[in-house]
Amino acid sequence: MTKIQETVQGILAGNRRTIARAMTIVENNINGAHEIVAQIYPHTGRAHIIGLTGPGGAGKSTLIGKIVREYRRKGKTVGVVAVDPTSPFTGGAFLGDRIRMQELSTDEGVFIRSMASRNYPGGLARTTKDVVKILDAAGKEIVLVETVGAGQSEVEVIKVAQTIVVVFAPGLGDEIQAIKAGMMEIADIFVVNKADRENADKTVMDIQAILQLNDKENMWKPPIMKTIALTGDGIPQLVEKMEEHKCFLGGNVECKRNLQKNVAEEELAEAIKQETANSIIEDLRKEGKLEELLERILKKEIDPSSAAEELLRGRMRRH
Ligand SMILES: Nc1nc2c(ncn2[C@@H]2O[C@H](COP(=O)(O)OP(=O)(O)OP(=O)(O)O)[C@@H](O)[C@H]2O)c(=O)[nH]1
Ligand SMILES: [Mg+2]
Repeated sequence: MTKIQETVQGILAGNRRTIARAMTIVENNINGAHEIVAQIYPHTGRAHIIGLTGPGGAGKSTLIGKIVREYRRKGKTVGVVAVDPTSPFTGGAFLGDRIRMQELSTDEGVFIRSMASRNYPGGLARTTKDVVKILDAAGKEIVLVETVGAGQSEVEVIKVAQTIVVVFAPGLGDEIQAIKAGMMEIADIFVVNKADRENADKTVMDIQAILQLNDKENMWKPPIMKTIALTGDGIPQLVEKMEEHKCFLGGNVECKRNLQKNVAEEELAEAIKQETANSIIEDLRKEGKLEELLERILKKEIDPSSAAEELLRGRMRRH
């Protein structure tokens, strides 16, 4: 096997070290870059590529951290590419706090790549595309690409994505600049992050006003989502919209139906949990056994999980 074949095999097998090495080769456009990309090409096209862009400090990296966790919760594998990050991904700033960062970087289902600011011999947009292809071929189901700013080159870079999310935050006032740079036209989803701040609704209305001016007979109407990346508020809804957009792109009615079914199933499961818990606690109270059980837990005679298990077993026997 040649070295290139070995590298390609490693990528397809999802080997982290090989993936990292291949990315370096592609970034520097050194010997073998072209062959690697050519050979993995037949194995690409499965990932949902999502671009996040917007003014510096809007909260893109923090948001990405939360989005990654939401996809992981759904059992999906994720790749992240940060292009020209102004705040380094390896620092504590990314993902809000260090613990979360560590949690993600030791997760085999997540691969994070930061592309340092420098000249890319093959062109920044091209290089980003190839790095994304490596993650796609490696089997990552979701690939998130972050770029900062609103210049023409950022627009080019973010076009590698199938779903483009433009992130704003109240008070940054960079919307106008973004519109000029053509960011508004390419947005599939708008996010007003930092919704914990006052003025968030004003930012939403500003975007709405611009969207109305720009209302082409588009089939997809870009929604405006409010999030608080720090706490994770609004993230499940945002991820739902991203998946909806993917269904829209595929033009698949069944896809959307399944998506709705998944949401309904999660809601049902949540409701069942709530109802069951309430009814069991209520029964215990009526039977006068609640106090006693709580006492035993407080005295550490039994732990809550074992107590719950015991209760459920007892209930099943009765039914
Ligand atoms: N109040 C508030 N602060 C937030 C929220 N999300 C992020 N931040 C803070 O905003 C700052 C910038 O967040 P980042 O995630 O680094 O923003 P970014 O858009 O990736 O920034 P660049 O990569 O430099 O363009 C950090 O101090 C975050 O903690 C939020 O929902 N509410
Ligand atoms: Mg960032």
